[in-house]
Order: sequence, then structure tokens, then C-alpha cells
Amino acid sequence: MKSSFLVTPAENQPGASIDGDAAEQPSRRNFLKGSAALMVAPLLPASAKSRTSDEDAVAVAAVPASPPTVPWQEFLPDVIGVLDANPLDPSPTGTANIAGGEAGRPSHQRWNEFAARAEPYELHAAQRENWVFSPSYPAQPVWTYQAKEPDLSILSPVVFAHYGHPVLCRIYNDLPANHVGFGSPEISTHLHNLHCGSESDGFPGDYYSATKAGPTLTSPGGFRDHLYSNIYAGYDELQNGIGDYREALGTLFYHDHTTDFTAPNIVRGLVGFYCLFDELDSGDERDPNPSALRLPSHPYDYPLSFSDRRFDADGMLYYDQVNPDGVLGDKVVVNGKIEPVLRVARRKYRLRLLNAGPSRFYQFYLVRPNNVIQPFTYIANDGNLLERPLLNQTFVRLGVAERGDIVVDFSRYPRGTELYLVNRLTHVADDTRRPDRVVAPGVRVLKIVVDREPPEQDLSQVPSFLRPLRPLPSTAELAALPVRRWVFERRQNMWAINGQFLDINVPRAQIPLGGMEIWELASVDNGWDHPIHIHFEEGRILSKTTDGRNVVIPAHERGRKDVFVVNGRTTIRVLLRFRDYKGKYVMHCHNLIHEDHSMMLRWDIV
Ligand SMILES: [Cu+2]
Repeated sequence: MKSSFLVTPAENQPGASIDGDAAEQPSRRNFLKGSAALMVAPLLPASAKSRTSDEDAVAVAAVPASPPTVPWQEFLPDVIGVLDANPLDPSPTGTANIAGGEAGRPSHQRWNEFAARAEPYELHAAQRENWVFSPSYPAQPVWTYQAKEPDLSILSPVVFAHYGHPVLCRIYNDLPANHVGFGSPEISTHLHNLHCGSESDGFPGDYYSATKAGPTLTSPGGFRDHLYSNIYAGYDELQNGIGDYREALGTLFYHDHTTDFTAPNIVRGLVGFYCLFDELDSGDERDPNPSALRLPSHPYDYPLSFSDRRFDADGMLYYDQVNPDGVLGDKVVVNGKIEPVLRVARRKYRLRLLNAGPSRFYQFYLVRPNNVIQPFTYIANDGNLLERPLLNQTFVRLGVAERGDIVVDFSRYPRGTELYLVNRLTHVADDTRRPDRVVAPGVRVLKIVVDREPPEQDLSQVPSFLRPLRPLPSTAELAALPVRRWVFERRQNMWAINGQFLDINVPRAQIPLGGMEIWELASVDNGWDHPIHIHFEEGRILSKTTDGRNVVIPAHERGRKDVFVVNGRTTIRVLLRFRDYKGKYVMHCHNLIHEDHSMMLRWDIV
């Protein structure tokens, strides 16, 4: 089969020479790098057999169900744990401080512009020995990103950051080098979807530990510095010192992105939130600035991550990192807890919902104990504020890595009211293949109890206009743009893009700095859904078509997005820009097991 990689006009695109016929099996040597090769085999239960073709899905033995849990035994903290700044020793440097213990990364771009005023933060990827997912299961080791002095009541802390205030985040790798079990103790931390230099992006080939370095680093190291400039895209274009405020991001999350091991390392726990504020979305509901939106703010701005997990008969975390289909979790872990309780005051809350994966899709509803659906306001998709809030919404649907920010007004309920967040979306064959029907009443994943009056007046609001979108180019301008077509499909029992598997050393597209392109993300109908994530800049969906017929773009997808779910015979056309930084980035399926089994490609800005 000839490659379906299309570029128009062809002569404009250096990537046009890529040929899908060059597809080859990804290197298993690479996949089984280091110590991991020694431990995968004993982990495999007899039931976990890899599929041998696309057609034999029904032949796969199911992974045993997780043991039952007694729900609503533990409370989430009333105030989410936030990371504090602290001075760094040794001081950060533009060029990697290899003598001081840093991994051999490329030099920071725009160092002289941002370093002097960057606020220092420090995170340690480390094993926590006694985490309790549920009192029904034994305390067990997990991996977290934690502060130098960790808060043991939470997994990874939230980072609050502000546009115009750069952050220098040093991330130590303190994971056990002699680790046994699934996962790999090297890390490369991606901050999804910050607009930053590739050396700070957590490029998958940039994984490091004190003794090992990924193929795109020059040497191992105990830490790596990330310069999060916190500028909007359009920095060079506008020459205003900060960029285009219409490109603001809000709800981001950091997570490990190590080549071939992202799924197991995230299952072990390496995920945290990063919330980014600016003058509009200022994180202060009492902000006197007239342009401030005054959305509900900390501690009433509450991020919630949802992670599908499976546990073995002993209640210990289980994952099969070798099976290219992965494992669909049958327990939903909310901020590290199974079936926890969140106590709220009678007032408005901003809840930032994240599907942290690895594979399950959700459709969340807020219901009363009698399953009557409660409405809320949808304000941001993929972390980006919509132009206008969507009022009286009843559900949030999230593919892996998608985010939905909602505002719920709990003042409508008397004290003592109990509500549940339920997932009504099922999966075909109860495996990782794709979401299926919406079935009521659904699975209760979080209990919310309205348990108190707010200590002070709720002055937060949801204005009728949130953040403007940059107008799309004219039809004529769009027609003149280069188009790249990327087809996502199963191949040779693995996952491919345009018939090719990941080679982290070779860019599949080289895009001139400042360029604008249309990317067509397409699926062939083999029954799998792929939530496709493109690093670096948000995109705008121009159209969705199935078998050539236009599909209506839902209201919440008409803003800026960084995850695009392709399925069936659908093609999504996305407008993308490539501004302000050069270097290597990736596009990949965010069903993490697909990502690890090669549904990823490198593209460079040159
Ligand atoms: Cu996928």
C-alpha cells in the first residue's frame, strides 16, 4: 500500500518524501531497554495474551476484575495541595550543568529573556511506599512527583503559574534504579501543552536517570531543568513581550513521557496539574481589575484527575505494558483515591476535570442519589476557555488527555445534600478498543457532599463572554496552506501513523518556524478510537468529515484544542501554527498504550 501522506503544495514540504512503505517493526531492543527487559515476563498473567490480528479481539481472555471496594471511605483534601517555590542549588544554567548533576539536554532557548526572572520550583519523581488507593486494598508503593518536603496526603502537587512570570522547574529523578515490576525508572516530563522550547517539553527521547540517558540526550543526570517561559503563542509576531492573550492555556498537566514506557509510568502515578493564569483568568475571584473574569478561585478552583486502573486479586496495582492493547482499568482513581468524597461549601466551584488515562474514555454526569441529572456550566475544553460559557450542560465527555472545566453552583443545594459524579460511558468489549454506549445510571466515581456554608460571600461569577478566539484565516488563505495527512491505524499488531512506527531520532515533518499548516487526522475503520495529541500549540478544528460528509463540530470543540479524537472513517482538519521556538516535538495517540507501541511521530520546527 502506498503512503497516504499527502502534502500540498508538495514542493513546499520537506516531509513530502516520507513513504509509508518504509514501515518497519519498531525496535524491540529499544522497547525492552535496560532493566525493564528483566521484569516484564514474570509480570504477565496467563490471561494476558497479545492479539495476533485486528480480527481476534473476542478471543482475548479478559483480565480479572479488580476486587470489590467499599466506597466513600476517604475524603479528598478541602484545599488542593499547591507546590511552593524554593531556591535551587546549584543555580540553573542555560547550558546543561552536567558537572553539577544535570542530564545532557540541549541549551535553553530564550534563556537570556526569561531566566533572570524565572521563579524556581523543584519536583522529585520518587517512589512513595505506602499509598492507600482505597481502605479495601493494602497500602502500596506508587510513583509521584513530589515537593522537596512532600505532602504525604496527596500524590503530585498542583503548580500555579502566571503568564508573564516564567518558571524554572527542576525535576529530579529519585526513582529506584533497581526497580522491579512494570514501568521504567527513567523519566522525561512533558507539560501538556505548554508553549515552550523543545528542551523543556519532555520530549520522549529525552528520558534520564543518574545512570541512563535517552537517545536524544548527551549524558545521564540526576535532574533536568525545564524553563517554562509562560508566554502566549504569538510572542514573536506581536513583539509585546508576552504574546497573544487569545492563545492562553489554563488547565495543563505534567506527566512522564518516556519512550515506550509512558503508560506504565503514568499508571504508577507520574501525573500532576499545572494551572496557568493571566489577567483575565487571574485565579482571584475578588480581583479588582475590571478585565478579570473572577471565576471561582482557589480553594474553590479544584482540579480532579480521573485514571482507569486495575488491581490484582491481592488489591495491588496491575498493568500489562507488553500487550499492545494495554489494560482497561475497572476502577476509576480520582486524585489518587478510589471512590473518594469531596466536601464542598454552598457556593460556586470551578472543577477542572482531566482524563489522565491510560485508556478509558468517560462521559461524566452530576446526579442526585436518585440519579436525576444536575446541570452545570461548561467553560473550558482542553484547558482553554471557550469564547462563551455553555450553560445548562448535563455531561462532559473526555477522551484520554482531554480536559473539561465546569462551574457547579452548590449554593442551589441545602447543606447535607449528596451528589455523585458518575461515568455512563461504557467500552466495547470492556477493553481498550473504544467507547461504546452511554448507559444509565452509570458508575459512581466521586461523591460530593455539600457540608458547609462558605466562610465569606461568594463573589465569583461566570461572565457571558470569557476569552476571544483569533478569527480564522479567510477561505482563500486556508486554501493556500500546506496540508499534511496523517492516518492512524493498527498495523502488524502494533499502532502506526501513515503505516510507520515511531523512530524518535527521525523527524517525519520539518516545519519552518512561524509556519501555519492544516493537518488532517484520519482514521480507517478498524474499530479503535485514538485521542491524538499534538504538542506545542493549540489547534482549531476546521472540519470533521465521515465518508466525505460533514459532521457537526460540537460547541465545546469550537475553541482551541490539543487532543482530537479520531475514529471510524473520520477525518479531522486542524489548523496549526508553529511559532516562537524551534526544536523537536511529537504527535501521538494519547491512549497511552498505543503511544508506547509506536503510534507517535517526531516533527521538528526548523
Ligand atoms: Cu490510539
